[in-house]
Amino acid sequence: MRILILGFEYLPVKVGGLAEAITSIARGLAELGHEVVVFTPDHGKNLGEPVRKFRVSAFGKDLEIEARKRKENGVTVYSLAGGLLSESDVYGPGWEGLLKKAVLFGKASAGLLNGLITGFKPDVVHAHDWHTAFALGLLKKYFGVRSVFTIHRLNKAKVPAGYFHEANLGELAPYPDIDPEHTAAYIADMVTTVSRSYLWEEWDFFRHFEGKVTHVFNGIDCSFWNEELLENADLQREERRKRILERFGLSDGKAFMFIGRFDRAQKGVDTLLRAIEILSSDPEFDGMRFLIVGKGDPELERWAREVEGRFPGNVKVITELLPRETVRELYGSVDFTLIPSYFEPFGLVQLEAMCLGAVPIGSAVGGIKDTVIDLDEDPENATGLLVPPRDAFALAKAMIRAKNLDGETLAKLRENGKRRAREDFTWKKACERYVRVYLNEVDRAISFVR
Ligand code: NHF
Repeated sequence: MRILILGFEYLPVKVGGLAEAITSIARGLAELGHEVVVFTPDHGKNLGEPVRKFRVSAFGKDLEIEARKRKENGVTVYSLAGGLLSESDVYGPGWEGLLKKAVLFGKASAGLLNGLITGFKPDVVHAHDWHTAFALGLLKKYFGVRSVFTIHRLNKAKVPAGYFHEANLGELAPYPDIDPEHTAAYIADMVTTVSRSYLWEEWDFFRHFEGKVTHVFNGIDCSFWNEELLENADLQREERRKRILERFGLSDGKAFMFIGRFDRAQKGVDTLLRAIEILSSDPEFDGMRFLIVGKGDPELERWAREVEGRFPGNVKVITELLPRETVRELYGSVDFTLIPSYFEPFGLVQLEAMCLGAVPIGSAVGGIKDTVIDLDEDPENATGLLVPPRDAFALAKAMIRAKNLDGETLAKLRENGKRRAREDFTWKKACERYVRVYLNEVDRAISFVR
């Protein structure tokens, strides 16, 4: 098939998990033998060679768009530059700037496909997240291509109708404030999201598309998240842990790691900080070490620093951006990875951790719930521990339980986790299911039963 992928993030441009997901899907589809082309904003990166120039008019101005092309891992990537498309803030500047960028991306995508169409007429357009809603609308309108819209994370924001008029999509904006996710899902032939549980959790939204909505799990690239590639692959895990803790100024102990954005909406670092405060009065606390990696909300950073300051022997906060290789060393050395998210459409952290034997302790939500098998639920096949979200006491309790797990159980959790990540959540599987979605051959009508 000829597949055109639209997305705001494509590696090396990365803000969150979206980049990994879109890039892996494109590469995976190419590996399956499909012709894959990606349109993405250039975001000021100047990637690839300039191949085309054309003009679009938007917001009262006539603007030159430059399409740059590169081929990597079997995928042809066009990055669109010019005006706000060259703005380095991927999701900005500001909300208005982002909306304008999204409209411009739509117009530029239509312009580019118009130029390419004689050589590349896509069988399907696969658009990712709401920023591509205008592009999807225009490609559908002008080229009548079959389309799939994937939601990686619902944004639930409204867009003033004027932006749709500006994009020449006034027919999609009969009301003052338009939900672009709803609109894109409405016009798409199929709608997908990235885990089964997220689909249920957000059924209030997805039910409007019953009959054409389904889930396609993301995957994990275990060739990179691989123990054999660790710096100290030949050492015992305990020895690696000792060394990594030492590197961060801590003595040895059971090591728990959080890695992620410090925000108040999703990742739950606040739940973790509270859990540490709760644990601090427990005798078990002495033997526990916490590596908290990430940054974001300054208030949360301050709180994390304050917790670190109060318990310098137990807590290390790392706000610098760590190279992927260092993150791999961390996963390969700590005992447990914490994923206390409030919600998680899929979540890559728990799977990266599982690939490297850092047993996940996560919230029982979305993709975490679908990928981590809880010790109490299925002791034979378990890969980690699940706790209710936003419950610092439950998290603290689970950490104490994890700390005291016997060696045999721990080894089993690790082995099960590695196997599950490697075998059940491959990008190949994800891409094979996407192809069935493209061909309209997937289970479309999801009955609302578990
Ligand atoms: O893994 C890629 C990612 C998900 O849960 C993650 C999220 C955004 O919030 O699908 O998209």
